[in-house]
Amino acid sequence: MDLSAHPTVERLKRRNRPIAADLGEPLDAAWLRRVVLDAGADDVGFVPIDRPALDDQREEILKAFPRTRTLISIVVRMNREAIRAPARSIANLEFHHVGDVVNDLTRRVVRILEDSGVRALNPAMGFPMEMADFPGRIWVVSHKPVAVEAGLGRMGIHRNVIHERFGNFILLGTILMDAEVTQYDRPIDFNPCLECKLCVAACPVGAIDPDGAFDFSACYTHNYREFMGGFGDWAEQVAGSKSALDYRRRVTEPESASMWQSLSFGANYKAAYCLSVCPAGEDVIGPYLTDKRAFMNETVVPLQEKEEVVYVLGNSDAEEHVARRFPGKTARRVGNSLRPRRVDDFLRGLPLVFQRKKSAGLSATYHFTFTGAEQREATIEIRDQRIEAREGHHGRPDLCVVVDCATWFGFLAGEKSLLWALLRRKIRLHGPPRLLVKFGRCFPS
Ligand code: B12
Ligand code: SF4
Repeated sequence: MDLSAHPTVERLKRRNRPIAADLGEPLDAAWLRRVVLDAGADDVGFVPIDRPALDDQREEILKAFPRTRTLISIVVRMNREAIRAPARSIANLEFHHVGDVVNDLTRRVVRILEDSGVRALNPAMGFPMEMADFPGRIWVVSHKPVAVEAGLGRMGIHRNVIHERFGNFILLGTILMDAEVTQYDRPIDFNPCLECKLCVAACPVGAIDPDGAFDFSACYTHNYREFMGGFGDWAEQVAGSKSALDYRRRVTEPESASMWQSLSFGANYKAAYCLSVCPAGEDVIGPYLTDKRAFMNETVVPLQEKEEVVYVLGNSDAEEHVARRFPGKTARRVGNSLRPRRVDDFLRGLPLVFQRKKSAGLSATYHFTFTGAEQREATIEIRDQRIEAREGHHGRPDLCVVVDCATWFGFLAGEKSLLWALLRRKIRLHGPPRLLVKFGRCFPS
């Protein structure tokens, strides 16, 4: 279709406006930095799309915005005392407010760029995400590795980015932009994390190991009780209740009220204590350096001693952690909502739900052969309390498991019985069955 005579094109020509801006020259980094800081950011850095650190997410970024040439990483500070408060409504107000600030300011910067003829896009700080992909990768861009590359901090033991001045009291945002800039940033050359392990001591579910390993399912089950997965479990409690009285037996009144609050005002985090207690960062470290014991008593102990319900999965390391470390807290078992339905999600999800302590003493290689809807092979190795899942068959197996996909994922979701599947030969084992039982013990129920 020839649009050269269309009224819009005619008007553009009459006003002498370019049909498509051709920047040619890179944007001035100092100008862009000023624009972002004036919009309300506390720090900003620039990363080119071809940085090797972005290799594992470049495809996703380009899927969201194929013209991406530069990533603008931004930091917005959170008020520290709010994040430390044992009354978590105060902390949640700060999380939500600063989250909105990040989204507002990235949007404002994109508008300024758009008005300057530069195409750009601002993915969410957190939510909304691509829930159609749940329980796979639901976020568009991983802000943490971008911020690290942009020189805005490094990840501490608790896997949050610690800014050299503001510590971990920050939220992150990223803008994808179709232009180069005159100067890019580089990661800082030291890690502000002090390795004090206060985050390890404060986490109610023991999600952070002193060696930096992270028990994703423990954090996700408790801290995210009123987000996607926990909400699904709550909805199943509603559906499964025979009467109002039965519902009241399953869900306490404070829990119903809290779920209402999350649905009305935005989902609330249950903990985030790892951020609350972190003393790292130039502006933060003073009180800790002055008197470590007083800092502990003021910031860590009130969270450790807070009497509260802690949500855990059955057969989880977290359940034992609460009982062992926090007598004032009550562990409450809830349903597991991470149910893979595809081989990729299963393999990717295994390290996320792996229970390190429960795997003690197990050293085995498993060959999985998936049949039915997906014809795939995978090797899963468990040794030294670590798990590795790989595509294809590798090494000598201690147990071979041949499974029909629908049956296997149905079994994992609690919809099908293992005994039924074994009898119907939907799951076949070559090797000692006890190894399958031991495999099962490494995961929560
Ligand atoms: C997924 C996610 C989570 C997950 C996993 C956490 C994690 N360590 O990555 C859960 C739900 C547990 C979580 C918890 C929290 N999060 Co969060 N989260 C994200 C998100 C959406 C992506 C994280 C990411 O980049 N992962 C990839 C790599 C870099 O991370 P990784 O640690 O190597 O690997 C983990 C993930 O890949 C994850 N994973 C892998 N597959 C899947 C699949 C699903 C369905 C999910 C949910 C996760 C998941 O598990 C891995 C093992 O830990 C970002 C927002 C964003 N769009 O970037 C915020 C973000 C990382 N979260 C943030 C915050 C503040 C929190 C909490 C404090 C929330 C709170 N207020 O209570 C806690 C802190 C827990 C902790 N110690 O890490 C901030 C961190 C700010 C900072 N200073 O670094 C971010 C950057 C949001 C933001 N815009 O500021 N979060
Ligand atoms: S609390 Fe201590 S160990 Fe944990 S991230 Fe902060 S500085 Fe590092």
